[in-house]
Amino acid sequence: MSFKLVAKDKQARAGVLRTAHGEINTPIFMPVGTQASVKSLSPNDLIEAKAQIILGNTYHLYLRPGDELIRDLGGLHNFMSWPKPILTDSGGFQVFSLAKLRKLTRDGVEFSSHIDGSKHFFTPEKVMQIQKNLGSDIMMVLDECVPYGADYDYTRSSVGITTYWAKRCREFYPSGKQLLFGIVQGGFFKDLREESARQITNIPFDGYAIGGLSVGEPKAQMIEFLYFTAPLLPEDKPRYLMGVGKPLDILEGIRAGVDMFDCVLPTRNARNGTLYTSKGKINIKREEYKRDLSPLDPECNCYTCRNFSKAYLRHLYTSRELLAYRLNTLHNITYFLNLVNQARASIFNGTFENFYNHIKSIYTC
Ligand code: PRF
Ligand code: ZN
Repeated sequence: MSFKLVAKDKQARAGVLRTAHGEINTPIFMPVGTQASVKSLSPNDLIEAKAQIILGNTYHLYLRPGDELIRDLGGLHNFMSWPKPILTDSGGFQVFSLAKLRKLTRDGVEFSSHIDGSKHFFTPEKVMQIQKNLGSDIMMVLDECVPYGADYDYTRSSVGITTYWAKRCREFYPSGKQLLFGIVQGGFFKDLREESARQITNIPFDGYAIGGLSVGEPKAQMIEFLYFTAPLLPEDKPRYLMGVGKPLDILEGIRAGVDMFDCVLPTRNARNGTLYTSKGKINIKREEYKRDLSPLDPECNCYTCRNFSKAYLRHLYTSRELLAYRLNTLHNITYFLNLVNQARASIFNGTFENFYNHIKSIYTC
């Protein structure tokens, strides 16, 4: 068994997930390192921020520099000198969000590269081979993330394709050192979510993800489908809410019984000066910080908060100094990792609901 639940507080769970590159304490947030790099951070920075696992993207690494090259150079961990676990997304989502001229059939999906327009074809077997070449610890099946607003008939046939692809992925890689997670889709139709969850959980995966949420729907609908879908997944396997989210969304996910999260928000926002603190979100470029010698967040013990003032961070940002990206990203990643660590501690204490309400009072959205 690669996953062990070690504590529960109502639906919220604390667990340990064992992978080929070490154990992960859940709930966990996974910083996004799309192109074999968490933008602006070195692996040392990530370790300093206490990252346990990062995410890479099949779609990007296949297009550039190529998964066979990475395999020949010793695999993704060696290539980027990151010794801890890596999860790779399958490309299912990126093909639909980035690539042009997509053509989807039961066989797979044809697309043109967003880099040079070249044509490619992803099948379930192809994305499994790519992820084998990369050597990630956790691989994801090929799925279709149904766009927001898709009608019932489209979504129903898409669920069928996603299940068919999931079976082909499992058959291509029946077991081995790398873990493989299935993905539940079903858009915003409860019977289709239920059907997708039933079909996907019938296939023996090492974990199960909730896909197709946070794709442009109103927040209330996201929350409704999150709480509807999470209990449909097996209790004894890790659950992953893909591409979510804001601090409060992550806590909603943990409250619904989800164990793993990833999102570009802390890294992307760091680069546009939006920083998360124990008092809420701030924008570092504001005039009011010009002479502010206090740290960004007195409750944060990251390298940035231990050593620099808001006045200095504002200066770096407004003068477009490259160090701004690194210091801001280091802080935001530390904030998200502290958030899930505090959630984990509160699950052990039986005080998760208090912690959830506390974060809710700071982050209204
Ligand atoms: N599928 C995959 N990756 C994803 C998603 C999905 O539905 C989402 C949706 N929020 C983010 N990343 N494969
Ligand atoms: Zn900090």
